[in-house]
Amino acid sequence: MSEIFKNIPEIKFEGKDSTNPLAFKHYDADRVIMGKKMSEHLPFAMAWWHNLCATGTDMFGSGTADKSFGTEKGTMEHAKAKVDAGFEFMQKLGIKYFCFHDVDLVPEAEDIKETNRRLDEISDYILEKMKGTDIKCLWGTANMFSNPRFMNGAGSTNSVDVYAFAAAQIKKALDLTVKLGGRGYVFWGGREGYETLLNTDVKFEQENIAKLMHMAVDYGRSIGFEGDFYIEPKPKEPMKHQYDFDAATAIGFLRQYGLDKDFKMNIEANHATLAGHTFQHDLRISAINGMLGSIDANQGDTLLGWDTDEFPFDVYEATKCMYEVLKNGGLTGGLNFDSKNRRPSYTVEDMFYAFILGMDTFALGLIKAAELIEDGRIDEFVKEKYSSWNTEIGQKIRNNKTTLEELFHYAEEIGAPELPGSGRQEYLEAVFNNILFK
Ligand code: XUL
Ligand code: CO
Repeated sequence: MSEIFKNIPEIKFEGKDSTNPLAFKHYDADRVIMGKKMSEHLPFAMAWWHNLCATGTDMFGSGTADKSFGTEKGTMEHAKAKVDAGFEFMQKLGIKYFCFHDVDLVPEAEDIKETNRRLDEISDYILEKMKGTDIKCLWGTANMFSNPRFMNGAGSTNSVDVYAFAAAQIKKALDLTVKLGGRGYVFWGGREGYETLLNTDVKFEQENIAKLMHMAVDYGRSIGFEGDFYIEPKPKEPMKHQYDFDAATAIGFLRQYGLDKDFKMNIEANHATLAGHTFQHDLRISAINGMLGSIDANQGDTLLGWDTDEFPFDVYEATKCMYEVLKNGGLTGGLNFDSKNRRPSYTVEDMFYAFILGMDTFALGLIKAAELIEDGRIDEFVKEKYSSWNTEIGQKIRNNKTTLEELFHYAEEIGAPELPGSGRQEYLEAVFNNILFK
Protein backbone atom coordinates (compact mmCIF):
# COMPACT_ATOMS: atom_id res chain seq x y z
CA MET A 1 0.00 0.00 0.00
CA SER A 2 1.30 3.45 -0.83
CA GLU A 3 2.67 5.88 1.70
CA ILE A 4 0.09 8.45 2.87
CA PHE A 5 2.24 11.00 4.72
CA LYS A 6 4.79 11.22 1.93
CA ASN A 7 6.94 14.11 3.04
CA ILE A 8 7.16 12.99 6.64
CA PRO A 9 10.09 10.83 7.68
CA GLU A 10 10.25 8.61 10.73
CA ILE A 11 10.48 10.99 13.68
CA LYS A 12 13.73 10.50 15.57
CA PHE A 13 15.22 11.85 18.78
CA GLU A 14 17.78 14.55 18.00
CA GLY A 15 18.25 16.14 21.41
CA LYS A 16 17.42 19.52 22.90
CA ASP A 17 19.68 21.51 20.62
CA SER A 18 17.94 20.31 17.47
CA THR A 19 15.88 22.84 15.54
CA ASN A 20 14.38 20.23 13.23
CA PRO A 21 10.59 20.54 13.65
CA LEU A 22 10.22 16.89 12.63
CA ALA A 23 12.42 15.52 15.44
CA PHE A 24 12.02 14.88 19.15
CA LYS A 25 14.02 17.19 21.40
CA HIS A 26 13.24 15.37 24.68
CA TYR A 27 11.40 12.12 23.95
CA ASP A 28 14.10 9.50 23.73
CA ALA A 29 12.13 6.22 23.87
CA ASP A 30 14.96 4.04 25.21
CA ARG A 31 16.38 6.48 27.73
CA VAL A 32 16.09 5.03 31.22
CA ILE A 33 14.57 7.23 33.93
CA MET A 34 14.20 5.90 37.47
CA GLY A 35 14.82 2.36 36.26
CA LYS A 36 12.35 2.31 33.37
CA LYS A 37 12.49 3.28 29.71
CA MET A 38 10.78 6.51 28.74
CA SER A 39 8.53 4.57 26.38
CA GLU A 40 7.30 2.48 29.34
CA HIS A 41 6.72 5.51 31.55
CA LEU A 42 4.88 7.20 28.70
CA PRO A 43 2.50 4.78 26.96
CA PHE A 44 1.34 7.36 24.43
CA ALA A 45 -1.84 6.74 22.48
CA MET A 46 -3.42 8.26 19.40
CA ALA A 47 -7.11 9.12 19.65
CA TRP A 48 -8.77 7.84 16.48
CA TRP A 49 -11.47 10.54 16.60
CA HIS A 50 -9.31 13.64 16.74
CA ASN A 51 -6.45 12.51 14.60
CA LEU A 52 -8.13 10.52 11.85
CA CYS A 53 -11.70 11.83 11.84
CA ALA A 54 -11.90 15.44 13.04
CA THR A 55 -11.48 18.10 10.42
CA GLY A 56 -11.70 21.26 12.51
CA THR A 57 -15.45 21.72 12.21
CA ASP A 58 -16.81 24.05 14.88
CA MET A 59 -20.15 25.68 15.69
CA PHE A 60 -19.45 28.48 13.22
CA GLY A 61 -17.90 26.73 10.28
CA SER A 62 -17.09 23.56 8.43
CA GLY A 63 -13.84 21.68 8.48
CA THR A 64 -10.50 23.02 7.30
CA ALA A 65 -8.49 19.80 7.26
CA ASP A 66 -8.85 17.10 4.62
CA LYS A 67 -9.05 13.70 6.30
CA SER A 68 -10.40 11.83 3.30
CA PHE A 69 -7.01 10.20 2.68
CA GLY A 70 -7.84 10.08 -1.02
CA THR A 71 -11.15 8.25 -0.61
CA GLU A 72 -14.83 9.07 -0.42
CA LYS A 73 -15.97 9.79 3.13
CA GLY A 74 -18.69 7.64 4.64
CA THR A 75 -17.49 4.48 2.86
CA MET A 76 -15.69 1.39 4.09
CA GLU A 77 -12.88 2.34 1.74
CA HIS A 78 -12.49 5.53 3.78
CA ALA A 79 -12.67 3.55 7.03
CA LYS A 80 -9.80 1.38 5.80
CA ALA A 81 -7.82 4.39 4.58
CA LYS A 82 -8.07 5.78 8.11
CA VAL A 83 -6.61 2.54 9.44
CA ASP A 84 -3.76 2.78 6.92
CA ALA A 85 -3.17 6.43 7.79
CA GLY A 86 -3.38 5.76 11.53
CA PHE A 87 -0.86 2.94 11.47
CA GLU A 88 1.58 4.85 9.27
CA PHE A 89 1.19 7.86 11.57
CA MET A 90 1.78 5.85 14.74
CA GLN A 91 4.75 4.02 13.25
CA LYS A 92 6.40 7.22 12.10
CA LEU A 93 6.08 8.67 15.60
CA GLY A 94 6.82 5.50 17.55
CA ILE A 95 3.37 5.55 19.20
CA LYS A 96 2.38 2.15 20.53
CA TYR A 97 -1.31 2.56 21.35
CA PHE A 98 -4.57 3.85 19.95
CA CYS A 99 -8.00 4.59 21.45
CA PHE A 100 -11.30 4.48 19.60
CA HIS A 101 -15.06 4.93 19.76
CA ASP A 102 -17.09 2.42 17.74
CA VAL A 103 -18.31 5.08 15.32
CA ASP A 104 -14.80 6.46 14.76
CA LEU A 105 -13.97 3.23 13.00
CA VAL A 106 -16.85 2.91 10.53
CA PRO A 107 -19.77 5.01 9.34
CA GLU A 108 -22.84 4.16 11.41
CA ALA A 109 -25.54 2.44 9.33
CA GLU A 110 -29.34 2.81 9.67
CA ASP A 111 -29.48 -0.64 11.22
CA ILE A 112 -27.29 -1.81 14.11
CA LYS A 113 -26.78 -5.20 12.45
CA GLU A 114 -25.13 -3.53 9.47
CA THR A 115 -23.05 -1.25 11.72
CA ASN A 116 -21.82 -4.32 13.59
CA ARG A 117 -20.99 -6.13 10.35
CA ARG A 118 -18.90 -3.12 9.34
CA LEU A 119 -17.21 -3.15 12.74
CA ASP A 120 -16.32 -6.82 12.29
CA GLU A 121 -14.82 -6.07 8.89
CA ILE A 122 -12.77 -3.11 10.08
CA SER A 123 -11.54 -4.84 13.23
CA ASP A 124 -10.33 -7.78 11.09
CA TYR A 125 -8.48 -5.22 8.99
CA ILE A 126 -6.97 -3.54 12.08
CA LEU A 127 -5.91 -6.92 13.50
CA GLU A 128 -4.17 -7.70 10.24
CA LYS A 129 -2.40 -4.31 10.42
CA MET A 130 -1.33 -4.90 14.00
CA LYS A 131 0.56 -8.04 12.98
CA GLY A 132 4.23 -7.35 12.60
CA THR A 133 3.98 -4.10 14.59
CA ASP A 134 4.08 -3.53 18.35
CA ILE A 135 1.00 -1.31 18.20
CA LYS A 136 -1.89 -2.21 20.48
CA CYS A 137 -5.23 -0.87 21.58
CA LEU A 138 -5.11 1.18 24.80
CA TRP A 139 -8.86 1.41 25.26
CA GLY A 140 -12.12 1.26 23.42
CA THR A 141 -15.44 2.93 24.06
CA ALA A 142 -18.90 3.36 22.60
CA ASN A 143 -20.02 6.75 21.38
CA MET A 144 -23.31 7.18 23.21
CA PHE A 145 -23.56 10.93 22.84
CA SER A 146 -23.47 12.03 19.17
CA ASN A 147 -26.56 10.35 17.76
CA PRO A 148 -29.80 12.32 18.46
CA ARG A 149 -31.27 9.24 20.18
CA PHE A 150 -28.93 9.97 23.10
CA MET A 151 -30.26 13.51 23.65
CA ASN A 152 -31.43 12.50 27.15
CA GLY A 153 -28.45 10.28 27.86
CA ALA A 154 -27.64 6.60 27.37
CA GLY A 155 -27.58 4.93 30.79
CA SER A 156 -29.60 7.87 32.11
CA THR A 157 -32.13 8.04 29.30
CA ASN A 158 -35.89 8.15 29.86
CA SER A 159 -36.35 5.70 26.96
CA VAL A 160 -35.88 2.02 27.73
CA ASP A 161 -35.33 1.29 24.03
CA VAL A 162 -32.49 3.82 23.85
CA TYR A 163 -31.06 2.22 27.01
CA ALA A 164 -31.16 -1.21 25.35
CA PHE A 165 -29.52 0.26 22.25
CA ALA A 166 -26.73 1.72 24.40
CA ALA A 167 -26.28 -1.69 26.04
CA ALA A 168 -25.96 -3.27 22.60
CA GLN A 169 -23.34 -0.70 21.59
CA ILE A 170 -21.37 -1.34 24.79
CA LYS A 171 -21.48 -5.10 24.20
CA LYS A 172 -20.10 -4.66 20.70
CA ALA A 173 -17.48 -2.11 21.77
CA LEU A 174 -16.32 -4.53 24.49
CA ASP A 175 -16.13 -7.34 21.91
CA LEU A 176 -13.96 -5.07 19.74
CA THR A 177 -11.78 -3.98 22.66
CA VAL A 178 -11.11 -7.59 23.60
CA LYS A 179 -10.53 -8.57 19.97
CA LEU A 180 -7.92 -5.80 19.63
CA GLY A 181 -6.28 -6.66 22.97
CA GLY A 182 -7.31 -3.38 24.68
CA ARG A 183 -5.99 -2.60 28.15
CA GLY A 184 -9.08 -0.71 29.20
CA TYR A 185 -12.66 0.24 28.45
CA VAL A 186 -13.89 3.81 28.97
CA PHE A 187 -17.22 5.30 29.98
CA TRP A 188 -17.34 8.98 29.25
CA GLY A 189 -20.84 10.08 30.21
CA GLY A 190 -21.16 12.97 27.81
CA ARG A 191 -24.96 12.99 27.96
CA GLU A 192 -25.32 11.39 31.40
CA GLY A 193 -26.51 14.46 33.23
CA TYR A 194 -29.19 17.08 32.87
CA GLU A 195 -30.15 20.43 31.44
CA THR A 196 -32.67 21.12 34.22
CA LEU A 197 -33.69 19.35 37.40
CA LEU A 198 -37.29 20.29 36.63
CA ASN A 199 -37.54 17.30 34.28
CA THR A 200 -34.99 14.95 35.84
CA ASP A 201 -35.17 12.04 38.30
CA VAL A 202 -31.51 12.02 39.34
CA LYS A 203 -31.72 8.95 41.60
CA PHE A 204 -33.50 6.87 38.96
CA GLU A 205 -30.98 7.90 36.30
CA GLN A 206 -27.92 7.21 38.44
CA GLU A 207 -29.23 3.78 39.43
CA ASN A 208 -29.75 2.92 35.78
CA ILE A 209 -26.23 4.06 34.84
CA ALA A 210 -24.85 1.81 37.59
CA LYS A 211 -26.94 -1.13 36.33
CA LEU A 212 -25.55 -0.63 32.82
CA MET A 213 -22.00 -0.54 34.17
CA HIS A 214 -22.58 -3.72 36.19
CA MET A 215 -23.88 -5.47 33.07
CA ALA A 216 -20.81 -4.24 31.17
CA VAL A 217 -18.47 -5.62 33.85
CA ASP A 218 -20.29 -8.97 33.94
CA TYR A 219 -20.21 -9.28 30.17
CA GLY A 220 -16.61 -8.06 29.84
CA ARG A 221 -15.34 -10.54 32.41
CA SER A 222 -17.36 -13.33 30.75
CA ILE A 223 -15.52 -12.81 27.45
CA GLY A 224 -12.10 -12.66 29.08
CA PHE A 225 -11.58 -8.91 29.46
CA GLU A 226 -9.06 -8.56 32.27
CA GLY A 227 -8.32 -4.86 31.95
CA ASP A 228 -9.77 -1.94 33.83
CA PHE A 229 -13.03 -0.18 33.21
CA TYR A 230 -12.66 3.57 33.46
CA ILE A 231 -14.92 6.47 34.20
CA GLU A 232 -13.67 9.64 32.52
CA PRO A 233 -15.04 12.47 34.67
CA LYS A 234 -16.18 15.72 33.13
CA PRO A 235 -18.38 18.30 34.86
CA LYS A 236 -20.22 19.80 31.91
CA GLU A 237 -20.29 20.16 28.14
CA PRO A 238 -22.30 19.01 26.34
CA MET A 239 -24.76 18.88 29.29
CA LYS A 240 -25.20 21.69 31.79
CA HIS A 241 -24.36 19.20 34.51
CA GLN A 242 -22.73 15.79 34.08
CA TYR A 243 -22.99 13.21 36.87
CA ASP A 244 -19.31 12.21 36.66
CA PHE A 245 -18.44 15.76 37.66
CA ASP A 246 -14.89 15.10 38.84
CA ALA A 247 -12.76 12.28 40.24
CA ALA A 248 -14.13 12.58 43.78
CA THR A 249 -17.74 12.45 42.59
CA ALA A 250 -17.12 9.52 40.23
CA ILE A 251 -15.26 7.56 42.91
CA GLY A 252 -18.14 8.13 45.33
CA PHE A 253 -20.58 6.86 42.71
CA LEU A 254 -18.51 3.75 42.02
CA ARG A 255 -18.31 2.95 45.73
CA GLN A 256 -22.00 3.57 46.28
CA TYR A 257 -22.93 1.07 43.59
CA GLY A 258 -20.24 -1.55 44.26
CA LEU A 259 -18.30 -0.89 41.06
CA ASP A 260 -15.03 0.26 42.64
CA LYS A 261 -13.18 -3.05 42.22
CA ASP A 262 -13.53 -3.08 38.45
CA PHE A 263 -13.29 0.62 37.68
CA LYS A 264 -10.54 3.22 37.81
CA MET A 265 -10.36 6.83 36.59
CA ASN A 266 -9.33 8.06 33.17
CA ILE A 267 -8.40 11.64 34.06
CA GLU A 268 -8.44 14.28 31.33
CA ALA A 269 -6.53 17.48 32.00
CA ASN A 270 -9.06 19.84 30.45
CA HIS A 271 -11.97 18.10 32.20
CA ALA A 272 -10.35 18.61 35.59
CA THR A 273 -9.87 22.31 34.90
CA LEU A 274 -13.48 22.65 33.73
CA ALA A 275 -14.48 21.25 37.14
CA GLY A 276 -12.59 24.12 38.76
CA HIS A 277 -9.66 21.93 39.79
CA THR A 278 -6.11 21.64 38.63
CA PHE A 279 -5.18 18.60 36.52
CA GLN A 280 -2.90 17.55 39.39
CA HIS A 281 -5.81 17.67 41.84
CA ASP A 282 -7.88 15.07 40.01
CA LEU A 283 -4.80 12.90 39.49
CA ARG A 284 -4.00 13.06 43.21
CA ILE A 285 -7.58 12.32 44.29
CA SER A 286 -7.66 9.29 41.98
CA ALA A 287 -4.23 8.11 43.12
CA ILE A 288 -4.92 8.27 46.85
CA ASN A 289 -8.04 6.18 46.26
CA GLY A 290 -6.08 3.58 44.29
CA MET A 291 -7.95 4.56 41.15
CA LEU A 292 -5.51 6.40 38.91
CA GLY A 293 -5.68 4.22 35.81
CA SER A 294 -5.24 6.23 32.64
CA ILE A 295 -4.91 9.78 31.37
CA ASP A 296 -6.35 11.79 28.50
CA ALA A 297 -3.48 14.17 27.88
CA ASN A 298 -4.39 17.63 26.67
CA GLN A 299 -4.70 21.13 28.03
CA GLY A 300 -7.36 23.79 28.18
CA ASP A 301 -7.35 27.55 27.99
CA THR A 302 -8.03 29.31 31.26
CA LEU A 303 -9.72 32.17 29.42
CA LEU A 304 -12.27 29.85 27.84
CA GLY A 305 -15.02 27.95 29.61
CA TRP A 306 -15.11 24.92 27.35
CA ASP A 307 -13.09 21.87 26.45
CA THR A 308 -10.50 23.11 23.96
CA ASP A 309 -8.56 19.81 23.86
CA GLU A 310 -5.27 21.47 22.98
CA PHE A 311 -2.08 19.53 22.57
CA PRO A 312 -0.17 19.87 25.83
CA PHE A 313 2.71 22.29 25.83
CA ASP A 314 2.64 23.49 29.42
CA VAL A 315 5.72 21.88 30.95
CA TYR A 316 4.72 22.89 34.49
CA GLU A 317 1.45 20.97 34.19
CA ALA A 318 3.09 17.98 32.50
CA THR A 319 5.71 17.88 35.26
CA LYS A 320 3.05 17.93 37.96
CA CYS A 321 1.17 15.21 36.10
CA MET A 322 4.20 12.96 35.76
CA TYR A 323 5.08 13.64 39.41
CA GLU A 324 1.69 12.13 40.36
CA VAL A 325 2.16 9.27 37.90
CA LEU A 326 5.62 8.41 39.25
CA LYS A 327 4.36 8.57 42.83
CA ASN A 328 1.51 6.29 41.75
CA GLY A 329 4.02 3.72 40.50
CA GLY A 330 2.93 4.34 36.89
CA LEU A 331 -0.34 3.76 35.09
CA THR A 332 -2.19 0.58 34.23
CA GLY A 333 -3.49 2.52 31.22
CA GLY A 334 -1.61 5.13 29.23
CA LEU A 335 -1.42 8.71 28.02
CA ASN A 336 -3.98 9.20 25.31
CA PHE A 337 -3.69 12.43 23.35
CA ASP A 338 -7.35 13.40 23.46
CA SER A 339 -6.11 16.55 21.77
CA LYS A 340 -6.78 18.23 18.48
CA ASN A 341 -5.03 20.65 16.21
CA ARG A 342 -6.32 24.21 16.21
CA ARG A 343 -8.63 24.80 13.27
CA PRO A 344 -6.12 26.91 11.32
CA SER A 345 -3.45 24.19 11.74
CA TYR A 346 -4.93 22.04 9.02
CA THR A 347 -1.99 20.49 7.20
CA VAL A 348 -0.41 17.05 7.50
CA GLU A 349 2.73 18.62 8.95
CA ASP A 350 0.58 20.14 11.71
CA MET A 351 -0.66 16.67 12.70
CA PHE A 352 2.94 15.59 13.27
CA TYR A 353 4.05 18.84 14.90
CA ALA A 354 1.17 18.48 17.37
CA PHE A 355 2.18 15.00 18.50
CA ILE A 356 5.86 15.90 18.63
CA LEU A 357 4.93 18.84 20.86
CA GLY A 358 2.75 16.69 23.12
CA MET A 359 5.24 13.84 23.38
CA ASP A 360 8.17 16.17 24.05
CA THR A 361 6.16 18.09 26.65
CA PHE A 362 5.40 14.89 28.55
CA ALA A 363 8.97 13.62 28.13
CA LEU A 364 10.22 16.86 29.68
CA GLY A 365 7.57 16.52 32.37
CA LEU A 366 8.81 13.02 33.14
CA ILE A 367 12.46 14.08 33.25
CA LYS A 368 11.68 17.01 35.53
CA ALA A 369 9.31 15.05 37.78
CA ALA A 370 12.00 12.40 38.28
CA GLU A 371 14.52 15.15 39.09
CA LEU A 372 12.12 16.65 41.62
CA ILE A 373 11.73 13.29 43.32
CA GLU A 374 15.46 12.52 43.20
CA ASP A 375 16.27 16.01 44.51
CA GLY A 376 14.16 15.14 47.53
CA ARG A 377 13.58 18.66 48.89
CA ILE A 378 9.82 18.57 48.31
CA ASP A 379 9.35 15.13 49.86
CA GLU A 380 11.59 16.11 52.73
CA PHE A 381 9.56 19.22 53.38
CA VAL A 382 6.25 17.37 53.34
CA LYS A 383 7.62 14.74 55.72
CA GLU A 384 8.85 17.42 58.10
CA LYS A 385 5.56 19.31 57.83
CA TYR A 386 3.70 16.43 59.48
CA SER A 387 6.45 15.46 61.92
CA SER A 388 4.41 16.42 64.99
CA TRP A 389 2.37 13.30 64.29
CA ASN A 390 5.37 11.17 65.20
CA THR A 391 4.87 12.03 68.88
CA GLU A 392 3.13 9.69 71.27
CA ILE A 393 -0.20 11.50 71.06
CA GLY A 394 0.08 11.79 67.28
CA GLN A 395 0.61 8.04 66.93
CA LYS A 396 -2.29 7.34 69.27
CA ILE A 397 -4.61 9.35 67.01
CA ARG A 398 -3.28 7.72 63.86
CA ASN A 399 -3.75 4.24 65.34
CA ASN A 400 -7.23 4.94 66.69
CA LYS A 401 -6.00 4.55 70.26
CA THR A 402 -7.35 7.72 71.80
CA THR A 403 -10.61 9.45 72.60
CA LEU A 404 -12.04 12.91 72.49
CA GLU A 405 -11.74 13.05 76.30
CA GLU A 406 -8.03 12.20 76.23
CA LEU A 407 -7.43 14.92 73.63
CA PHE A 408 -9.42 17.29 75.81
CA HIS A 409 -7.06 16.65 78.75
CA TYR A 410 -4.02 16.82 76.46
CA ALA A 411 -5.17 20.21 75.16
CA GLU A 412 -5.71 21.45 78.70
CA GLU A 413 -2.17 20.42 79.62
CA ILE A 414 -0.49 22.22 76.72
CA GLY A 415 -2.58 25.32 77.27
CA ALA A 416 -2.36 26.75 73.75
CA PRO A 417 -0.64 25.11 70.78
CA GLU A 418 2.15 26.93 69.03
CA LEU A 419 1.47 28.06 65.48
CA PRO A 420 1.96 25.17 63.03
CA GLY A 421 5.15 25.35 60.93
CA SER A 422 5.16 27.57 57.84
CA GLY A 423 3.64 26.12 54.65
CA ARG A 424 6.67 27.47 52.74
CA GLN A 425 4.79 27.63 49.45
CA GLU A 426 7.09 30.23 47.93
CA TYR A 427 10.17 28.26 48.95
CA LEU A 428 8.71 25.11 47.33
CA GLU A 429 7.75 26.96 44.17
CA ALA A 430 11.31 28.22 43.96
CA VAL A 431 12.57 24.65 44.32
CA PHE A 432 10.24 23.67 41.49
CA ASN A 433 11.63 26.40 39.23
CA ASN A 434 15.15 25.57 40.31
CA ILE A 435 14.71 22.00 39.04
CA LEU A 436 12.75 23.01 35.95
CA PHE A 437 15.37 25.41 34.68
CA LYS A 438 18.46 23.55 35.77
C1 XUL B 1 -14.95 14.34 25.47
C2 XUL B 1 -13.93 13.30 25.65
C3 XUL B 1 -14.17 12.02 24.95
C4 XUL B 1 -13.76 10.81 25.71
C5 XUL B 1 -14.14 9.51 25.07
O1 XUL B 1 -14.71 15.51 26.17
O2 XUL B 1 -12.93 13.51 26.31
O3 XUL B 1 -13.51 12.07 23.73
O4 XUL B 1 -12.39 10.80 25.92
O5 XUL B 1 -15.48 9.42 24.79
CO1 CO C 1 -11.27 12.36 26.76
